Amino acid sequence: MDSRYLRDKEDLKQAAQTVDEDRRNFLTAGLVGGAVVAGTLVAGAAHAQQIAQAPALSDKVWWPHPKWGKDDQAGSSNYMTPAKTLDTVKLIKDGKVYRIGRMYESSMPKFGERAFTLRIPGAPTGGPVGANKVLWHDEFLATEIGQTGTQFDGLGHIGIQMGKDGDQSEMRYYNGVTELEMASAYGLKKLGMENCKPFFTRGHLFDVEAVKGQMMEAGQEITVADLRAALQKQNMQEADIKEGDAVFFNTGWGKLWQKNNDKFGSGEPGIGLEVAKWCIDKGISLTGADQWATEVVPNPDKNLAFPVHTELIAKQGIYNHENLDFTALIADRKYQFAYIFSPAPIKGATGSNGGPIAVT
Ligand code: UVW
Repeated sequence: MDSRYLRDKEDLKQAAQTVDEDRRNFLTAGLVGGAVVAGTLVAGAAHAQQIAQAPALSDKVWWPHPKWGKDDQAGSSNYMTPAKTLDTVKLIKDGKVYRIGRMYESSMPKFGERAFTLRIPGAPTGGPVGANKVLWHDEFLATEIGQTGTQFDGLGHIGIQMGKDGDQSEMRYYNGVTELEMASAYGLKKLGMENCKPFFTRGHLFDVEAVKGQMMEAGQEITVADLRAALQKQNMQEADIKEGDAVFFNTGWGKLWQKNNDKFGSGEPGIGLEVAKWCIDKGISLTGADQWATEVVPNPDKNLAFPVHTELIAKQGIYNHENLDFTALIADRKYQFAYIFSPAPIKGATGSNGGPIAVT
């Protein structure tokens, strides 16, 4: 059975109404200029009320990017240099390759009304041809290719409404790119996945589930203190996390994947703004987790909707990899590895599916 975060249109309608109502209240309160997260991106009617009008955490513009410059569209993938590759290789000691992505199938948990539908046209699709009577199969895939299953969020995925409703010149994304500049029915004209460089970097896994002694709960925020406790438990040093490295969080929530999809999608434990700031201060290139947004949902501040997404992706150009699986790494007590992922360079795409690996 297909499990959805928002199972029916009534939920969506109700969520949209709440969003409109909240936005009106927000504007009435005189807080014009707050960031508004796209109203339909709700994770469930239960927390729809938090979605509409996340107030801006800072009223300062975040562009041009101080490190990568005003025309940059690659964000933190700019950290991927030959020097970074060579430094990363030093973490490879036993040559073991771990898949850290999940299998794609139509029954997997999906956000909102997103879909994943694979069809093989014909059986076989083609042939026989030639004296050797060759046969072949092709597949047709209908999906949000970068936003279902294990998904890598690109820089065109998340923005912030800075102006009035519908004003595309003030819907801002990474490096201040506006909706007006990027919108196109045939793929984003700016910030598409073709701009992202392949990732080959040092990965550090924080097993926060082990620190807590159990699976974390939806709405439970991972703190910097939790990260430090994980480092201690895992015999790792904070100073060993370098600029351009990737950090991953295991909450235990991934255990619900395909076991209880409704609960999986109903919310999640994850990082909040404190850890987001820690990531920014360290110059992290990518965050990732065993759940569907990396960040805590609902956010403990009920006025905020996906604030880690807006802070890290839109403002900093830091990528995010969701719905990962660290089970095998944790079983082998491997918390540091080479993280390797080359996003599909689909022109104008918002993200990428694919098979990330960790090599130890
Ligand atoms: C949204 O699209 C809001 O979330 P995610 O990146 O987790 O799919």
